[in-house]
Amino acid sequence: MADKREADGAEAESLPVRVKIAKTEEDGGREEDGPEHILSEFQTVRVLRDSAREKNIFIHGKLADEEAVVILEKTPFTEDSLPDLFSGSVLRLEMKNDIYSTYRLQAPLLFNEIKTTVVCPATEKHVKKYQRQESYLVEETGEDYQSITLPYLQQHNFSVQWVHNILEKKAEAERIVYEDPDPKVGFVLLPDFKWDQKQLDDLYLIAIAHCRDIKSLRDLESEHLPLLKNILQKGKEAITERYCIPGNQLRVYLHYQPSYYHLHVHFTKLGYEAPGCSVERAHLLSDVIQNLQSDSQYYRTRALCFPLRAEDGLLQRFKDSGRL
Ligand code: DD3
Repeated sequence: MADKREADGAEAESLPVRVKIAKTEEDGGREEDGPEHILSEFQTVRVLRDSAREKNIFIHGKLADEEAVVILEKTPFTEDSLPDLFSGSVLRLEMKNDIYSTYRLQAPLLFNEIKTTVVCPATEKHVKKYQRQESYLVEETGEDYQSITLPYLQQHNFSVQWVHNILEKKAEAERIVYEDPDPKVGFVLLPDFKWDQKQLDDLYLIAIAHCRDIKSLRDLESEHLPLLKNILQKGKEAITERYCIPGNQLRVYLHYQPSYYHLHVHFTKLGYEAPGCSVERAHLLSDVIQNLQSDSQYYRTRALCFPLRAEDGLLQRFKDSGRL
């Protein structure tokens, strides 16, 4: 990764914009296309959430008559960009007082990039997902899962098309960091969307199992131990090899409930408080492995706690069943 960043940085950041565009059109324009203007016609419906501290904003709007969610986020500084930033910027004085002065710094064009995620067409669920809302803790027994959660998932049949695209190399193929192609214990490891890969502090990768019949933690049994152990061991090794981060600086875990029902494992850097890494949602993979070693039916039978947001349809199901 350090190598990759150096290569990208040396090339892309010092080249004039025009050259960069010409270069990316050459390689088929797949992942990094030439300039697009799709947001020039974006019509804001409503700001769903914003955070001055996180420097992001989640917007519900319309793109050519389709519902869309756009996420804008300012990205962290990186040390290697400082020389270009200092040499190429213009300072405008805001105020000066004694030894203190503040400025507005106008950086070279390439430093003004904003990480942008577009979901289009977005479903009602996407819009709700990013609304600021209260969460409530639910305790789901094994029976609750069978009678409430599983029927809810089956009715809504949430799409994991994007996951299949990754496994079939129809999308993000060049982002894959490691793959074990085995159909039973294999997986694909790649950077999560949330990580812009410009700095290691907020490292975030996901391992997606090749096997398609495990929806979540609830489906895991001891027969899946070879798969889980393989993901833990080879996933850590691949990240150490690529990013020089030792295995004991990685937080390796599953979400319950997950945001998509195809088995996947999160790898984040220990010091980084990644969204969803706290106790009410994260299950350390090494704990999961040990629990399954003690009891093959552990995750089928235990009550599992997790937070649901006020607008989540599943929360209403728990209420309707008198479980809240
Ligand atoms: C998602 C959870 C899902 C909005 C957003 C993200 N990593 C992904 C598609 C491709 C990806 C991810 C759903 C969706 Cl912003 C709605 O995440 C993805 N590719 N987390 C990667 N690499």
